[in-house]
Amino acid sequence: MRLVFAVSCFLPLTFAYASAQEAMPKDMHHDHHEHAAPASPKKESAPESKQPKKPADEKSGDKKTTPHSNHIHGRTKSSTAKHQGHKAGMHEGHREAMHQGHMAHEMKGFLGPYPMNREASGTSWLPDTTPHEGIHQTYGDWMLMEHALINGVYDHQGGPRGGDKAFVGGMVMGMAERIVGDGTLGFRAMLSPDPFMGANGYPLLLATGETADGRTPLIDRQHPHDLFMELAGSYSHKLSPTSSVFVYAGLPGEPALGPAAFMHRTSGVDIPEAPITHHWLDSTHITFGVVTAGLILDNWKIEASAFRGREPDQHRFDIEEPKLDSYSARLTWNPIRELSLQVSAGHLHSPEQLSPEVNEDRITASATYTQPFGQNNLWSTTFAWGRKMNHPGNTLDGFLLESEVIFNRTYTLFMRAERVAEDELLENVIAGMPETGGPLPVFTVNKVSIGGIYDVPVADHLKLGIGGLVSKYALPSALKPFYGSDPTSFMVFLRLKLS
Ligand SMILES: [Cu+2]
Repeated sequence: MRLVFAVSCFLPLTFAYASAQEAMPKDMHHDHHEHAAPASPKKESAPESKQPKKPADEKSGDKKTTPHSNHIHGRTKSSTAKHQGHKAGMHEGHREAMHQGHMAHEMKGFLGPYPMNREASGTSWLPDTTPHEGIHQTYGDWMLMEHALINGVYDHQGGPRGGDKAFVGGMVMGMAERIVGDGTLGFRAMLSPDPFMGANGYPLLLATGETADGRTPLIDRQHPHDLFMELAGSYSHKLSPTSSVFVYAGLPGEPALGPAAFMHRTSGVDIPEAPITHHWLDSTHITFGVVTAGLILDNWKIEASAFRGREPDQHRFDIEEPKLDSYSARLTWNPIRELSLQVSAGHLHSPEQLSPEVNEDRITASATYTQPFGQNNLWSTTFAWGRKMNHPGNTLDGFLLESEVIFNRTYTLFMRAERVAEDELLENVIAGMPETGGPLPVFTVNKVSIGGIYDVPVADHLKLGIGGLVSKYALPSALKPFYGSDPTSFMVFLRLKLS
C-alpha cells in the first residue's frame, strides 16, 4: 500500500514537471544533460557558446541586461498548474524567464565565487568537472534549480538474514539563489519519498544504524531517510573575485563532516542502495539543527559547524527539535578541476537514540575524482575513510571505494566496494545473552556491489533508466552461521531522473 502511495505521489509529480518543461519551446532550455560544464574560467569561452557571454561577475539576477531577456514568456495554464504541484506554489501564477543561454556557466556557487558545479549536499564540495544536472530558470532576481531522482526498486538480500522488498527511494530537490549586495543568498529544500517505504526501511545486509520502533536497532536493514532531508539557507559574502565568507543553517541540514552525501556525489548518485559505510562517513547529511560558518580562499575551504548530534528518530515525516550540542570542522581542497579532497572531524553528542550514554568522535578523509572524456562520457570515483570512536566503546574504521562510468549519457556502469569494522551486527543476538561487561565484539566485513543502468529519454529533461546490481560479501567465519557461507544479493530497479 505504502509503495503504491509513494509511487502515486512522486512519479506523477516528476512526470508532470517534466512534461511542463517539455511543453516549452526546445530552445528555452539550457542543455543540462550529463556533460561537464566548462567550469574553469579558461574554458568559459568554449565554442559551444552561441550567445554573447556575460562577464562572469555580472549580477546574474539582472535579467534586463542579459542577452537572453527576449526569452521571457508566459506558461500555458496547464503547465503552470502542474508546476504548482511540484514547486509548492513557488512559481504561482507568474511569468517566468527560461534562460536558455549558458546560465549554468554564469551561475556561481551559493557559498563562493566559483562555478556552481562544485557544490554538493550541505556545504560540501565536488570537483569542478561535476556535470550540471537539473533544470534551471530565473524568476526576477532569483535563479531556481530543480533536481529529482526516483528509484523504484525490487530488493533481494541473500542468506538467513536477508529479505525481499519492493520500495521507492530517491530525492526531489529545489534550490533558489539571488545576489544581495556583495553576497549571495541561497535556499535549498530536499525531500525524500523514503518514509513511504515504512519505518523499517529496506533489507540491506551489513547495514546498521537508527531504529524503526525506538526500541530495537535496525540491523541488516537501511533506515528510510526523513521526508525533509534538507531545509537550509545560506549567505555568502564575496571578499575578492576568488574568496568569500559564508554562513549556512539548516533544519534539517548537513554539517561540515564527511564527503558529499552518497546521493549527491557523482560516483554514488546512480546507485540505488545506501553504502554500509553510511554511518562512518556521511550519515550526518540529515541533521536537525546545523549552523556552519566558513571561509573560502580560491580552491580551499575551511569551515566549522555546530549541530545536533542525535540522529533522526523513527518518525520520518516530522521536523525534530534542533540543538547545537555537537561540533565539527572540515578542510576541503580542489587542487585541480577534476579533484576534490577533504578531511574532517567531529564530536557527536549522544548520536544513537538506543545508546544515549555513548558519544562519538568521527574523523573522515576522502577524495573524489571526476573526469569527462570523449564526447559524452564521464568517469567519477570516490575513495573515503571514516573512523568512529565511541566513548565508551570501540574504535571502528570504514573504507569506501565507489566508481561509475557513463558512456554516451546512456549506459552507466558502477561499482562500490566497502570494508567496515562493525560491532552492532550481533547486537540483537547478544541482547539475549547474559551481560559480559566487555566491549562488543568487532567483525570486519567486506561488500562489493556491481551494476549498470540503461537510460532512455522519455521527455526533454526526463530519462527513464532500467538497472540492476549484484552484491557479494567477504565475512569472518564467526559470522557465517548467521549470514550463510556465501550470500548473494541483488536489486533490479527503474528510475526516473530529471536532468
Ligand atoms: Cu542517509
